Amino acid sequence: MELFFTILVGLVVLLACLHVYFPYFLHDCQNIWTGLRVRSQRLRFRRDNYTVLDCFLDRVKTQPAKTFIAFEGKTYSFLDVDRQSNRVARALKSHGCLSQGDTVALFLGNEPQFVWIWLGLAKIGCAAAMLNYNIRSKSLLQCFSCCKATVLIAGAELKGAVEEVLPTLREQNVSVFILGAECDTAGIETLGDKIERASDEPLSPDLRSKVRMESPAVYIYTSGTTGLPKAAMVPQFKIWGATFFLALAGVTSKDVIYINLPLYHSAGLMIGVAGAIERGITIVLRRKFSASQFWEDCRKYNVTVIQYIGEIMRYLCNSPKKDNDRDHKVRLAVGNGIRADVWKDFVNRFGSISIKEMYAATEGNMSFWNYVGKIGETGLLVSKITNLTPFVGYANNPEQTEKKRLRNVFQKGDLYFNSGDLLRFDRENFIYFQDRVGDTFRWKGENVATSEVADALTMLDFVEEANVYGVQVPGHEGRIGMAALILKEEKQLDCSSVFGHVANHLPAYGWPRFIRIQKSLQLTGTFKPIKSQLVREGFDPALIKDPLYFLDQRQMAYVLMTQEIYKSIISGTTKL
Ligand SMILES: *[C@@H]1O[C@H](CO)[C@@H](O)[C@H](O)[C@H]1NC(C)=O
Ligand SMILES: *[C@@H]1O[C@H](CO)[C@@H](O)[C@H](O)[C@H]1NC(C)=O
Ligand SMILES: CC(=O)N[C@H]1CO[C@H](CO)[C@@H](O)[C@@H]1O
Repeated sequence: MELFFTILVGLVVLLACLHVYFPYFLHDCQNIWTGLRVRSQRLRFRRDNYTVLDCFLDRVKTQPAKTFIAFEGKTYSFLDVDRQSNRVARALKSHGCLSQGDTVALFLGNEPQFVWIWLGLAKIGCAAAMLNYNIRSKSLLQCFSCCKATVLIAGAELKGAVEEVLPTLREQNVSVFILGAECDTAGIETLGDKIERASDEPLSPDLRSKVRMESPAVYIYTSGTTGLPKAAMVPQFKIWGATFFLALAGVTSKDVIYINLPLYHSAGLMIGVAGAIERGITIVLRRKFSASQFWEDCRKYNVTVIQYIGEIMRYLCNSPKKDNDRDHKVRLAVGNGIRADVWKDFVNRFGSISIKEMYAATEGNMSFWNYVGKIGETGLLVSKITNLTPFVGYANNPEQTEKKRLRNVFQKGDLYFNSGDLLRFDRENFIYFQDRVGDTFRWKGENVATSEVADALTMLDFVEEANVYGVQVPGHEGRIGMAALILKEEKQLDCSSVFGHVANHLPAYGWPRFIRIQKSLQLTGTFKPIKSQLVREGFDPALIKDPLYFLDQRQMAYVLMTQEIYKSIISGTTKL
């Protein structure tokens, strides 16, 4: 009896100590348990060569009538999506000259057919390269060719952008399809009508018999620390890695997920769509994020899980308060990049939603994840590359691949993956996402390569040099684009032609919204332009003596920066 009490008291003391000194002990145990389960499942899938497509087909068998995608008032069941993807596969098989192992580039916005075209391609053993639909001209060609795609499929509304690069694509013998039923441009074929006419009968698995876990499943573009966007090849087994985030976050088969992130990014596609397939849940898909529609959609479709990036959370917190802010069924938010202050605001305003912050780079080999939902508090993130956790590198770009490898970091001969992200660890070893280092800045959730913006600016005949960087704007996530220009001798800045040029060559999030004209470029010892001083000076006309311009979107031109414009930007009256 005495022994029993001693043990009991001992246990109580132990639990109390655990609670005081390791408050996340239970969460840790729970997460380690889920983690182990997921890990063994992942290993089994790898052993059995079980792809996301196989998982989808199993869902079609077990729950054909369940809604898989809800979009703009229409719903599509798992069976509907399966049949549509059969049609796509058949249409491409007979008109696209495709065989197993080929890559097809998809240039399309967020809509249900994005999902069934991807699945259709998987059914004939082809990889899909997910092009960012904001890119144009030179970037578009670069993204297209670096994944060695032989076919381009574009949304009907992107016909203009395709026509711009059509001559080059034709030279490279690329088959170009547009997802409409009609098109009178020579060299562009229609696909919409062919998909409609094709049979929706299942296809033989022989058509994808060569697909292995190491085979490319998708190419996702990352705008890394240097140069134009690069294609990160994502093999089949790596899709599973991202896909299990929802399982780890505690998403169950009864949940409904709201996806408004672009499907050409790994978060929307791999964590969102593929994750939903793995969980067998309904996706509420949106073309684009809209702060005013967000909670309306969540109410209308009984959304329980939302996917975010930091910017989205901030926009939601900045939107006007409403009485029904807490009237919704959302219980969980999964994403990354939320800042501690925004996290607090969000939970205070929209109710007890648990937030699971995770971190992973598309091309990287590691991931972290904040499963206790703690609001947390910098170093460069690197991760060890081993045979178990290989870094597969960028498609057809050995030079960029090598740049991402850091050698001799902690020990001679070791090899690490340089993510280019700054992270901060707090006292409890929680990790926070800071900002990207190197020659990129992040604006509206997109990474912008400064060299790409500089390349576009130096194409102008009056620009000698362009030094591009990102500056912070109070009340905004990330940094907005700014350029310091050196003009050619005796040349003037042509304010309206700069705008036209910028709008033609760059996606809106990459536009330099401020331009300052300098007499000469300051260079570092290795002849790189000095940016840190420029970044610190920002865009305050009171501090900057150089001529300073602001891109006024209503006037579609750069206008001279004034103290009034500055004030209205700082106060948020002028929207950026
Ligand atoms: C495109 O096809 C033509 C005719 O088949 C061929 O002569 C040419 O070399 C091809 N070009 C490329 C870049 O493959
Ligand atoms: C949402 O839930 C309510 C109540 O449970 C139900 O009546 C309604 O049909 C659901 N809406 C959708 C779109 O599933
Ligand atoms: C996503 C992924 O493969 N992450 C791996 C990267 O490497 C670490 C440690 O070596 C593994 O634990 C991760 O699973």
